Amino acid sequence: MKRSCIAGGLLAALLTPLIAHADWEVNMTQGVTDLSNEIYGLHMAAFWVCVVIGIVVFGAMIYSIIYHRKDKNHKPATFHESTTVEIIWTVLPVIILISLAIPAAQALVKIEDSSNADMTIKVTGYQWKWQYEYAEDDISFFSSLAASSREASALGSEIDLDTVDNYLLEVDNPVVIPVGKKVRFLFTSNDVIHAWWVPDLAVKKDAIPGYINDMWAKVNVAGTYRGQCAELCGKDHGFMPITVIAKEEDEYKAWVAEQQAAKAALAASADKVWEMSDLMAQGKKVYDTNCAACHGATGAGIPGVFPAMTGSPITTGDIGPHIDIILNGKSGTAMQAFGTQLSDADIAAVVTYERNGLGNSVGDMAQPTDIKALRK
Ligand code: HEC
Ligand SMILES: [Cu+2]
Repeated sequence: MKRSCIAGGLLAALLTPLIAHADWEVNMTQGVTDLSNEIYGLHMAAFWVCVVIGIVVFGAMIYSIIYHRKDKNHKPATFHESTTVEIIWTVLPVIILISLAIPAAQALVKIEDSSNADMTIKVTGYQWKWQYEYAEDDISFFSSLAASSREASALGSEIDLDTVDNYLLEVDNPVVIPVGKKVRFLFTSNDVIHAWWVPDLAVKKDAIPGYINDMWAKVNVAGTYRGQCAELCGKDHGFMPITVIAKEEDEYKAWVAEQQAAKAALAASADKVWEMSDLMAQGKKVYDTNCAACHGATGAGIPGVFPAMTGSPITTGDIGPHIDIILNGKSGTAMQAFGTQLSDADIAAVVTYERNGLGNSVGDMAQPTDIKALRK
């Protein structure tokens, strides 16, 4: 009697957290798309089947251990081979598996069907940021870790991480999509394998160099949804988050118009002659976002891996080779060609910043027109 109380208490203790903490965040997220809800439903169905099987199996086992034990003088049954039992324990699992497999296969077919999309966004993984290209609206931008997280995570930072909103989950340029539209994502990579993972959208797909994967999402609820790179991709794998903002159609249209205006302004900036102070200020921004991960916030680099910018023969030598390595990269090394990622103005700014900041003081500067002239 006493022991069965203990067993009962144990079972209750095991089950209480499930009941008492209904909003305890250990479960899979339900998400904000029809598909994510369907996947969540499948997950819960499989979960409850497991719970029932668990209770039946362990219940029978615990019952037998308690009531049929030797010191109760229980007489064991002596039968051997029971066709009925064998048929039951074959047929029953087959029925359970098939009834789970049918809806799961139907969901898989839907996941793979990215046809008839309303719009397409190409997502490219880079070490360590994402590029988003909107096929229809001709918008293209990079999305990197937000400055707030970057500063707080820097070596020697004394910023209290609890005070940073969405630490390591915030970006400078979020990817914006309209609510209620089928958005098709194409995934690829510029360097190593990354993976674009946003749980609320039920999208998790590898971004593989030289290969294009696709997946889609139709978000039902406007809001901000966060995710991360889910494929170990090098030193800053944990520092390339994803922020998706789903907006109502009219707000989305306004955002598109804003992006296109910014693009026009950028094109205009390429022909103007910049002041040294403007180049330096912009250059620091560009450097911190795109270069500091490898060459260090102070330009010290990582000896033997990433060269220092402070006192480097290239950053303090002729400006031509300096611009060239940033524009075209150095093949076979982690130094990417930034010509495809940064505007003429941004490259001019970062070159100027490296030559006159980070402990260097060469004194010259690059103008966007110089970069334009050197583009191949
Ligand atoms: C993913 C890591 C990474 C990032 C990000 C990166 N670099 Fe580099 N960079 C390298 C590596 C590695 C080299 C050395 C290449 C070699 O072997 O010559 C290098 C070399 C350089 C050099 C030549 C230095 C020398 O002394 O040889 C310059 C200048 C430079 N990078 C500028 C930049 C700028 C500007 C940015 C940002 C726009 C940037 N790098 C971003 C990895 C990186
Ligand atoms: Cu990655």
